[in-house]
Amino acid sequence: MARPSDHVDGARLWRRLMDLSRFGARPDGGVDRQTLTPAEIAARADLVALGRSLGLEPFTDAAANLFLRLPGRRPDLPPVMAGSHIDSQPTGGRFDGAFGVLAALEAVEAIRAAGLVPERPIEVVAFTNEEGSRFAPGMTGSDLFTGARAMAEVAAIRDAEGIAQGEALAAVLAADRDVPQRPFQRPVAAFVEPHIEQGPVLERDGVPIGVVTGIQGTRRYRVRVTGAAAHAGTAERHERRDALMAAVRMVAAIDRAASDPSDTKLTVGLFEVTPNAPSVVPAEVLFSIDLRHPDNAVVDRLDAAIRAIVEGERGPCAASLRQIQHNPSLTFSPVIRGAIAAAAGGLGLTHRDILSAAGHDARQLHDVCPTGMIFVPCRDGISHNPAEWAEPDDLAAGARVLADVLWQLANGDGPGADASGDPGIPR
Ligand code: HGY
Ligand code: MN
Ligand code: MN
Repeated sequence: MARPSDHVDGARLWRRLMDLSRFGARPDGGVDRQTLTPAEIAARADLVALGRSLGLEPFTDAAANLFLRLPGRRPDLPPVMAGSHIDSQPTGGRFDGAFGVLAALEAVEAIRAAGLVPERPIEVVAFTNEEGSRFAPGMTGSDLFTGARAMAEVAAIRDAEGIAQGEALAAVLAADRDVPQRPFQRPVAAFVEPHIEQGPVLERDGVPIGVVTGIQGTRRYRVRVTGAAAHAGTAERHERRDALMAAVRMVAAIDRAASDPSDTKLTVGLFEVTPNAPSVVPAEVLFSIDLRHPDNAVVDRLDAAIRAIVEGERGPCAASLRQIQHNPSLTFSPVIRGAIAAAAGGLGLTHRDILSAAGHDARQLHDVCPTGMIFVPCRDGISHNPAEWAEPDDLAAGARVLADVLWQLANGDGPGADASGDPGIPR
C-alpha cells in the first residue's frame, strides 16, 4: 500500500507557509496576525477556500475554531484531529502555529493523493487565540472546545482597546462565508499537533524529529498596583504612594525568588504605567507574570512566594494579584508518542524525546483525548520573534511523519494498535 508520506509535497507546504505569512506580514519578515483581527479573518478565509478546493468540508464553532474535515468511511466515528493555530504574537514569526495547521493540511492532501480513504474522518484544526497577546489568557479557543472554560468568561475578556472578545468573535463569525457552526465538546479520537520546537535542542543535536513527551507547567498572573498621582517636584517622597517603585520592588524580589531553581522560566512581559508621564508620580502599574517549570512543586512553591512578595512589597499602595491561567505539567499519551516514533523510524528519520517548554493547544486536547506533538527544529531556537526560521526539509519531514501517524490513527493499524487493531483510541 502506498504510504501517505510518499505523497507529501514539501515545496507545496513551503509555498503555502509563505502565502499564509502574507496575512499580517511585517516589514522585518515576521508576522503580526493577532487573534480575531482583520489579518486573521483574511487568513481564515484563505484557509477555508483552500480546504474547499481540496474537497474538505469547513466547520467552525462559537469560538471561531476552524475545522477542515476529510470524510472517512465511518462518518459516525469520532475524528482524528491535527493542527495548531494561525494567530501570532505582535512580533511573531512565520512558523509558530502556521506550520502545524498547514502540515496537517499537507498530510490530509497526501492521504487523498495516495488514493486512500481513512476509516475515521480526519480534521485539520486552527484553534482560536492560542497566543493570548490580544485577549489574555491564550488558548481560549481550545479551552472552549474542550469545555475547560465557559463562553461567558471568555466573551467578557477585553483587549487593550476595551473590545470584548465576544464582540470580536461575533465579527469573525459574521465574516464567515456559510461555514457551518458546530457545538463544543465533540468527541475526538486523537489529536496531533506539529510545531516548531521554539528552542535550540533539536537543531543543536542535529535531530529532525522531536517526539514531544509533555508540556511544562505554568501559572500566569496579572498584578495591579494602585497608588496616587502626585507632583514630581513637590510631593515629599515619604508621603508618596508611588505605584511604580512598589511594582519595581515586587519584580526584583520575584526575579530573585525565581532564580532557584535556575531552570525556572519567569517573564514579566507586560508592564503598563499610568499616567506614564515623566513629572507625575505613577498612580498605577499593571504587570504580567508568566511562570513555568516542569516540576509542579516548583511552580506551586513560587506561586506562594509571589503572593507573599506582592503583599509584602506594596508599601503604602494597594496591590491585587489575579491568576489568569494555571496549567500543571503534563505527559502525553504513550500511544501517540509511540506512533510518532514508529512513523519517524519507518521514514528513516532520527528522532528523540523532548519536553515542550512552550505552551500549546495540545495541552487542552490532552484532557479529552490521546494527544501528542511532533517537533521540528527552528534556527537558534528563536521564536516569538520576526527572525523565527525553519528549514523547508525539516518542515517537510515533520509533515511526512504526521501523514503516516494520521493514517495509522485513523485506521487502527500499525504500532500501538492492540489485538483488535484499535490504536488505543476511543471509538
Ligand atoms: O506562550 C506560549 O508558550 C505559546 O507559545 N503561546
Ligand atoms: Mn504556537
Ligand atoms: Mn507562540
